[in-house]
Formats: sequence, C-alpha cells, structure tokens
Amino acid sequence: MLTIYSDDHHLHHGTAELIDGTLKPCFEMPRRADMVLERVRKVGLGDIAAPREFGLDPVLRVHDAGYVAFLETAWSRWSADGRSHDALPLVWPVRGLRTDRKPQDIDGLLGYYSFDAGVPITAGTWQAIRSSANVALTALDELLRSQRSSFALCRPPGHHAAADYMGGYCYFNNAAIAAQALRDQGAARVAILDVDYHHGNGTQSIFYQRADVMFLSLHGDPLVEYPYFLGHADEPGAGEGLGYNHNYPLPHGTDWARYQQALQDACQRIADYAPDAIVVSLGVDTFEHDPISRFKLKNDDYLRMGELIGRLGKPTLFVMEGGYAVEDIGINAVNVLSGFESVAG
Ligand code: OKP
Ligand code: ZN
Repeated sequence: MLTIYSDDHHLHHGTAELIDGTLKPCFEMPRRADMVLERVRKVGLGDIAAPREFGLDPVLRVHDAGYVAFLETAWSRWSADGRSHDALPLVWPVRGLRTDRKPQDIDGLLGYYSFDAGVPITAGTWQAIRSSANVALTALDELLRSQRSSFALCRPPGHHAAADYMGGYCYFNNAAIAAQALRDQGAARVAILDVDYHHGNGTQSIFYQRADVMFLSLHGDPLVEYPYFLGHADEPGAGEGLGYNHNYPLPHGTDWARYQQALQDACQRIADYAPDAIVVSLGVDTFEHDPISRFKLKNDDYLRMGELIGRLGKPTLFVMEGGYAVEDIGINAVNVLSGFESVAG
C-alpha cells in the first residue's frame, strides 16, 4: 500500500493543552506521525511519496471561506501585538449568545471559529494543515489510480473540524475533504467509517443532511466521553440525509469482542449502501494503553479490524486521525493496513 507523507507536520507543534485541570504538554505531537512513518518503513508496507499541491479549492468545497481566511491569518493577527506563544481560544458563543456579529478582534475570532481549547495555533500551523489536506488529496488521487487502497499519513488530524469551526486538535477535516473530492471526481456514493476513539463530530455535521456520503462512527459514548455534545445513537441524519448517519456509542472498557460486533454491523451497513469508495478515519486511540482514552483494544485486534474493512472489497482510503500511545501508534495503525492488505490483496 502506498503511503503519502510530508515532514511539514513538524511545523505544527503546540506547547500545552488544558486537561484534568492542568496544562500538560500536547498529546497531539509531531512524534506521533514520525512513529507511524517509521513503522511503515520497518514492515515494508510499500512506497512512501510526498503530497502534491492542490490549492484551496478542494478545501473550500467543505470549509467556510471565512473560516479558511481566519486560519490563514490567525497567527499573524495573534502575534501582531507581540505575543509569541501559541494562540488559544478562550470564550465561546454558547446558548443565547450572539453568533450573528463576528468579532473583529483575533481573541474573539478564535472563540467564534472553535468549539474547544484543544487547538493551538502556532507560526507553522497554517502550512501544516494545508499540507495535511494535500496529503489526503494526493492519497485519494493515488487511490483512484490503483483502485485498491492508499494511506494518507495526515497530521494534524481532522475529524473534529466542521465546516466553520476547529476543535479537538483538528483544523481542516482531511477525511471530509477527500470524501468530497471523491464525489467531485465522479463517485456516486462514499462511505466514511470513523474508527477513532472519539466521535467524528466535524465529519458528521458536514454530511448530516446528505445521502451521497454516509457517515458511520464507533466511539466512546458522548455521555461520558469527549466531544460530549454529539455522537449519540439517535442521530440518524436529517432531510435527504435521513438514514445515512450511524453512530455506535460504546462504553468505557470496550474490548475487541464488543467492538467487533459494532464494527461488523457498520460494515454490513456499508455493504448495503454499496459505495464506490470508502474513507476510513483511522484513529488508533482505541488502544488499551492510550493515555487519554478508555477502550481496551490490543495490538493484534487492529489486524482483525483491517481484515473486516478489507472484506468489503471496496477502494479504500485510510486517513490518519488520533492515537496518543506514541510507542504503539505505528504498530496499531500499520496493523490495520496490513490486515486490510491480507484480505484485499
Ligand atoms: C482528537 B482525536 C480539550 C482537550 C480534550 C481532546 C481530545 C481530542 C481527540 N482541551 N481532549 O479524536 O483523537
Ligand atoms: Zn480520537
């Protein structure tokens, strides 16, 4: 399987995040992608190629133009009055507060265009998120060439980012951008299978009213897990999209026996939908030793996960999302890809 990767992700390196009431070093760190790349090389998964430049047009097919302009200018506006540490949001327009007036001040804009504080913006963030989207789009291009599979080793991740807000370490929704590009290049139906531990709230919201992109997500139950405010079982889609959104909230402590039941159900739904291609939001923070998550999957379970996805027999684009047990992230992510290849050829 071909991997698309760029060192540009190193340009995004947040300093700290607010967790458990204290500031800790960001769990979403450059070493994550370095470890996945190292594992791809070690097992000889296949060639590794650099992304090509796709410009902003495919990004703007998914994201709001004002949001994209905000991301492009956020660092220069933040640092204009001498601040050199990460830009972070602090105030949000919740119930009854106004969103019809856009703040003119960068500190207000950071809250306007985010849903949490897990999104540091640094001097290199814009270049890194552009590159991460280009990684997904290049991998998609290669998928269309091979008709089998490819791996977008994206960083930063994307599935929490909606059309016009960032959050949860995510800025551009790489998987959504790739799924939309698939539609724009002729695929009639695309399924997005999100196996990251956290609900892909951004991806769900982008496609919630659409029947041409089915979204399925297995994740920690939002009653007890981030992102808390989306991802319940009773979110079936709306309008034309009714019946094309499927959430599988699972309890803390979920192991492979329980997980694979939900995954098999999701795979059956995908088979029934008969998509032209599948985009997998590949987070491996379901791992038993993940430092911020509460599922119990083991290294070898990821081989089984890849096999189940491979048996669908569809052209499949894997897009890297989360996974914070850095010593195992490469093993787990590449196990999914190897399991896929073992059945999909
Ligand atoms: C991203 B992905 C808020 C921190 C809360 C965020 C978890 C984001 C996970 N300051 N934790 O889905 O792996
Ligand atoms: Zn996650």
